[in-house]
Amino acid sequence: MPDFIADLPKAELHVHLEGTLEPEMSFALAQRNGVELPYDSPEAVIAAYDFHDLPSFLTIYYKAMEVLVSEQDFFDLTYAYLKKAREQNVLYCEPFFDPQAHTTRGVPFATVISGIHKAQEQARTDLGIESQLIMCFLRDMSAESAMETLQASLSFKDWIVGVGLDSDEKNNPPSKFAEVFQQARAHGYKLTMHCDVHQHNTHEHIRQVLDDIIVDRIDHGINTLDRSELYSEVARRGLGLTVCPVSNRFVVQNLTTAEIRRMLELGMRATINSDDPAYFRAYMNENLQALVDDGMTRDEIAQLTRNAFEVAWLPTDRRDHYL
Ligand code: ES4
Ligand code: ZN
Repeated sequence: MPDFIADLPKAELHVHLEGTLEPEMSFALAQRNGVELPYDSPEAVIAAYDFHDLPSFLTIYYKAMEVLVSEQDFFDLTYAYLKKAREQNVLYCEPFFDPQAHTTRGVPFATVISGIHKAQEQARTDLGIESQLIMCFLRDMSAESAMETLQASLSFKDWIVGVGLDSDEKNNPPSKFAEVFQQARAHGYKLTMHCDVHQHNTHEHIRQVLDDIIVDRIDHGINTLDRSELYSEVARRGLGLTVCPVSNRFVVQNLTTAEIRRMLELGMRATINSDDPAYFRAYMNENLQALVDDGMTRDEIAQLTRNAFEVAWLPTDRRDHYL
């Protein structure tokens, strides 16, 4: 790993906290909560990872998170991620969480967010890493369920900077959640949505996030590059795109180095992120290293890193502090 990657002060804007659940922690939490795991060892868990598209990943991801039950579990999960990120010189991050993946299993919203929030506070004081939480709705659940989740979040509004949309994109367009996102904005939340790579109807989904939802950022967004009316609008608005190269290599067998370079050439504010680092076995530095191994220059890496601070949902004075 070249020193310049490790030494760069970084921001991460696309990381699912549930996707930071390392197999070692899975075993520890399973034991603590009396949950049976169908594996003998953390190594066996990793050996069973077989992702080749979004659904095959999501099945394993949702099953694994059943070990997360108590507030302490969510604290431990979050603190471990923040510690790891800080060790990689990530100074600021905006992690996602998926409340419905827990409330549907009977874990109260308050339990989930309290554990996460306490870890954020402790990491801020003890480790010097700043973070703001983004709540994602599961797009393969109903709009009513998302609306209930939005309502549940309002008691914790000060702990959440924005809302996102993740999970299986097929037949779950942004328009399904138009009302939920409109209300979320009215409550002061920033808006982002996943437009995963090469999904069914991806160009229409991107059009909807731009014209109908009017997002403040796009997660992934690689397919904006296919249509000039999409990429020119993203560039014109200065919208951030949170690209996840190693995740892309798993899900669509393409690290997307050329696409990321093209975004920079077009003046789009692309950023590099880990998505689900425990599953894809790559945190921020490993994502940047993969790009360098694939020919990305030091200047490009520096620009991508700077973009992340620029499109972060920080007040201007905090942003200037990092830039
Ligand atoms: C995700 Cl890679 C990806 N795509 C959509 N939703 C997700 N949740 C966690 N990882
Ligand atoms: Zn994601």
